[in-house]
Amino acid sequence: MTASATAFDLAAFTAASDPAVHAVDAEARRGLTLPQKSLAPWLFYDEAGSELFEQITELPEYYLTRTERALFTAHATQIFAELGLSAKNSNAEPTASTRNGPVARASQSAPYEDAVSDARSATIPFTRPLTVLELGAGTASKTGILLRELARLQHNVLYQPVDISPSALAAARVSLEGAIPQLTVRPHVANYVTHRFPIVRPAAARVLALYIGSSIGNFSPAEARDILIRLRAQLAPGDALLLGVDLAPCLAGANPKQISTLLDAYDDAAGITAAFNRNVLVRLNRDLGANFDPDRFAHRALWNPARSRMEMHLVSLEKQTAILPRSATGPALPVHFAKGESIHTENSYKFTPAALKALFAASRFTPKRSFTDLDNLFSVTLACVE
Ligand code: AVI
Repeated sequence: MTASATAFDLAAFTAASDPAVHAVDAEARRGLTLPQKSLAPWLFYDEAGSELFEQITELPEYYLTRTERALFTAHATQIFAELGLSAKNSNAEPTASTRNGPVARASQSAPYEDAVSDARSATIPFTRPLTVLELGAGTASKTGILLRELARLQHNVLYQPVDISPSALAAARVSLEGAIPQLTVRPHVANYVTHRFPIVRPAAARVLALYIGSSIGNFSPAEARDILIRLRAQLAPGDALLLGVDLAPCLAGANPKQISTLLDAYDDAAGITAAFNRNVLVRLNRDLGANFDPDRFAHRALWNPARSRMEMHLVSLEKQTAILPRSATGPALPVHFAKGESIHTENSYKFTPAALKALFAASRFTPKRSFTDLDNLFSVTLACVE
């Protein structure tokens, strides 16, 4: 038996016995046989890809994470005040060090008045305590800002992160419970897109659901709407949603967001995003025994104005063929590439005020207050369930 035949047989055996590898195989066969080849973005997040994404969040060009973090830092007090929780109606002990004043580059922004103005009069009941649910929490690195503030206002806080990665949830639990004594973390390992997840509701508690980090942007408008509709079906009047979205570039206004800002964020000078993109091919080689040469594909990030999204592609630098080995799903599959042909690996939708308003309306959330930085890069909206 040749070395390559051994590798193929082993991959076929592994795919048949491991549901996770089976899912990778099925997605590769689906996406790579389409006229526009594609691979679903969840394939990015193996161990190496998750580590690369953490690095992306620290890049100077990737403004999303630090801008949302600054919005939380500046407005955590106000967010909970909107929910009826403030130091004056709380009997928890205030701690001076956790109170944050507004930062210079974070404020409520005029364009988003539209999305929230209809709901100015909406009220959320004042006295019931909050439990915090988070979809796609990962390591919850920014969530601590909100939880720390809530722990000042309530004696005990129950935090329920939902994520597909058990290791990320374990890390979140250790770091958050270590840092916030009044906090109990109750993680739930689940794919929130495909599966229902339980929400624990301590007596009389309201739920604040966090869906932050622009995670919703990686889904099509129809998928995004369905995710929020399913979430809304699990919530009750008095509950709320905090949604973090990346904003579309704008052509007018005092401080318009530029397309070049987006292009730089998805094609950084250090090449970390390129490595993140190519890692999907490394994963197909490892999980399936495929033989892609990642160096023969270029990373390309482009702005698609018609769809209001950033796209990432892997562009074949030459005419070439890669092989997906025989598996439980099917026979060996040669994947031919013309020079310049691409695999579409990710969409990252960017929101206009109108799109955000439509999304909330379609999923029956009432936007109450939006917070946007002065550069109009990113927006966090508190919406309530009536
Ligand atoms: C996880 N998600 C919100 C990121 C984004 O910006 O769409 C993934 C990412 N892709 C390239 N850089 C970061």
